[in-house]
Amino acid sequence: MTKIPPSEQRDSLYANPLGSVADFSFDQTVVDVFPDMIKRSVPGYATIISMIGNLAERYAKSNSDCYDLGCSLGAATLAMRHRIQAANCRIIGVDNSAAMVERCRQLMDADSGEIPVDIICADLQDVNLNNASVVVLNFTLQFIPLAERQVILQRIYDGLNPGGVLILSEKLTFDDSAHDELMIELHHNFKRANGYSDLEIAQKRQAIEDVLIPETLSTHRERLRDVGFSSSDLWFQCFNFASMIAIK
Ligand code: GEK
Repeated sequence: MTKIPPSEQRDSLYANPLGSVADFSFDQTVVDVFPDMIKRSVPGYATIISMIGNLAERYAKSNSDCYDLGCSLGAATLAMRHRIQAANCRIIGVDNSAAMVERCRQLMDADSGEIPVDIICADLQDVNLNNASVVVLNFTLQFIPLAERQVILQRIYDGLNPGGVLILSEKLTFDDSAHDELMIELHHNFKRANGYSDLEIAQKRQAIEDVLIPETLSTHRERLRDVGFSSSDLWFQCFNFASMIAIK
């Protein structure tokens, strides 16, 4: 039997009925299926990753650092690593899941890109950014407690050089409850079309409910303005998944 390499396995974590569904956490079982899970769960994920490379190529400046905060297995890090042309850049990936960081380091070592990459195991709240031209928060802020989001964004703003960019991707919620329900339904249809059963969708929803707290686009834009970003806007949206850029 062919052994499936780690991180290429199919996500079936919620396929069987669970007596009680525990809160979702980024442990080894999630790491092993993560690429499949995120591709089948987040509409537009592959496009967003590819365009992060495009944006990094545009905004990365020579002798500066690029950050991938909540880097998981480093998909955005690799997209940047293979697109940035500016000289003497470094990419710093940060994640607080030890299992993610261990596997991410292996993937970075196996990759042939020449830009130096440091993968750090740390909580975003403890990370000090400096001399940054590009900062990526690709579906990470949604896992940070609401009360801590502003402080983290302020630190990102302060650590960016003028003209630097923050790429912020998030699951959204909507003020209009009918529209919100429609987006959730369309997202669930997307998951069903990608092979998830109703049971998997329901159990995952329960596991993630208290862990992933989505906000509205206007809440995100107000917070970005409050911490100092002179401009922010949407560059991608598919149903309740969106990505913004904010320029310092
Ligand atoms: C990608 N960006 O593939 N500090 C550091 N990391 C954290 C924290 C925290 N406080 N909270 C959560 N994480 C990736 C996808 S996944 C999104 C990002 C998803 C980390 C967590 O361990 C996980 O690896 C990541 O944020 C969120 O482009 O699974 O929906």
